[in-house]
Amino acid sequence: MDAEILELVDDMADSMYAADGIGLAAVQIGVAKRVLVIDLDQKEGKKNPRAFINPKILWASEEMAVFEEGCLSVPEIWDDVERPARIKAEYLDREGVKQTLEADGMLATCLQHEMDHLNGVLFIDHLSRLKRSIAIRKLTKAKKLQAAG
Ligand code: K1U
Ligand code: ZN
Repeated sequence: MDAEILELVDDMADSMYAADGIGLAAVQIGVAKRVLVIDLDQKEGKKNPRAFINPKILWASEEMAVFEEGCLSVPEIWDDVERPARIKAEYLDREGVKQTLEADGMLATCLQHEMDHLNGVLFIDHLSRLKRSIAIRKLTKAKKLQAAG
């Protein structure tokens, strides 16, 4: 693992905590690398960021699960998203060691959400056309209000 990736992982963890997020993909801070950080425990005041470098989904269950999702790149929009309930993934950890992981619950959802970012997909792309267009209208309105000061 080179120093540049380790610095990126640390910068991403700082950005995730500063934004009160539970995950972040490198592309969200303008870096086109296949790197994620996730920390689901921080709400309890502990910091334990996990790095996922070049993650890949090896298997996804047919069983689906619904969780409410938000996104730091789509502020103030939250909605239910249906995704595979369990996944098996492989990735490199921050030491550069290949790991495999079976995840369910919020970790499975968060990993899929972050991996979508690496492929240019946002959680609102999983919503119905109507819900997505309402979300885009809300975002456009919020941006206009922000620009007007
Ligand atoms: O990728 C991102 O935009 C981060 C996103 C991750 C995520 C959230 C919910 C479901 C799937 C993936 C967030 O962290 S949004 C913020 C958030 O979840 C949160 C913020 C404050 C308190 C509790 C949660
Ligand atoms: Zn997101």
